[in-house]
Amino acid sequence: MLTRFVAPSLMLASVFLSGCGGGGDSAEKKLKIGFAQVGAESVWRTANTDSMQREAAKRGVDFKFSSGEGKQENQIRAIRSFVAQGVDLIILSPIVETGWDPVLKEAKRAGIPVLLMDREIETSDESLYAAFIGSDFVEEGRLAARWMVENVKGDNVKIVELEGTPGSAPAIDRQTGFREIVDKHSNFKIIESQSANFRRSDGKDLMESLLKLHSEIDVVYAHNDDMALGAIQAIEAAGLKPGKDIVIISIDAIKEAFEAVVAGKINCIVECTPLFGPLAFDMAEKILNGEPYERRVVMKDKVFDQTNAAAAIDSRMY
Ligand code: GYE
Repeated sequence: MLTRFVAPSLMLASVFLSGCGGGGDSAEKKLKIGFAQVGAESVWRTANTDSMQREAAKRGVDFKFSSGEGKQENQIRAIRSFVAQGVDLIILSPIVETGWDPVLKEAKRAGIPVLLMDREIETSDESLYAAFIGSDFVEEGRLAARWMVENVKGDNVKIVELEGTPGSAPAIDRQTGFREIVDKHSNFKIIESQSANFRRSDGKDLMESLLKLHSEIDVVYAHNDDMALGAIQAIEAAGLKPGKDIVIISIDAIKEAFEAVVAGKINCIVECTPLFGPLAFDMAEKILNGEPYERRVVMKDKVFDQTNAAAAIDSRMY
């Protein structure tokens, strides 16, 4: 569906006239964009930050970057500071799904459109953001589970699930999609489901304790590659072979995970692109210029395993 962002009329005037102040050359006015990022918890995240910073520099955007360090209150503070600085637009990658309405209302009152990137929010007022770009995390969970039910045989397959950040859209949705398929196959059972916060070291620690707790684990389903790579370290330290003794399935498809697939240590990775820079700034410009744009842009994610990973590895960009 095509849509247009309509700012309150006074504010709209201020957005387009503010360039006449300093140098007097309004055509050359730099766009001022604030980006409230989640943090730096994973390789996916740093690739995303990098993609945004590169594109901002390429376009000469006055780019204000803030890392939330994994805390929603830091992101809320960053949004308030972007509003105070009078940015033209705010890009938000929300750590968790809920609790955004009050601060997004402040941005709306100031006439500053918000572009959600990567993760969606739960809100009763869809007008609090202009657009969303990202992946369908429920579908990613389904893709992971479909690969598993097609490729893993057994009467009583025991799965441990390493979840992402509690309350985050990808943790919630990747669980939902995965369970939707698992629930239809009685020979698959999720015996543990715990968060390792999308972090490699947490993935290693959690897997270490799960291996002590359970004498039999057939599958690790990790909500991201970093946690899977951490789990692999724990599995190897326990004298087991990841990819053989325990099937490993994860999401993101970072280059290191491709290498692990080629080495036979990860069995399946579901792609989730972090490379939003060009698209995000294209959308931002359209929103600010009052041009029509798609309100919800969803990426198409692919599945890689031993059959296709080697052929694709050299072209991977993150
Ligand atoms: O999968 C994970 C990161 O929101 C899609 O966040 C993103 C997730 C990604 O920390 O690695």
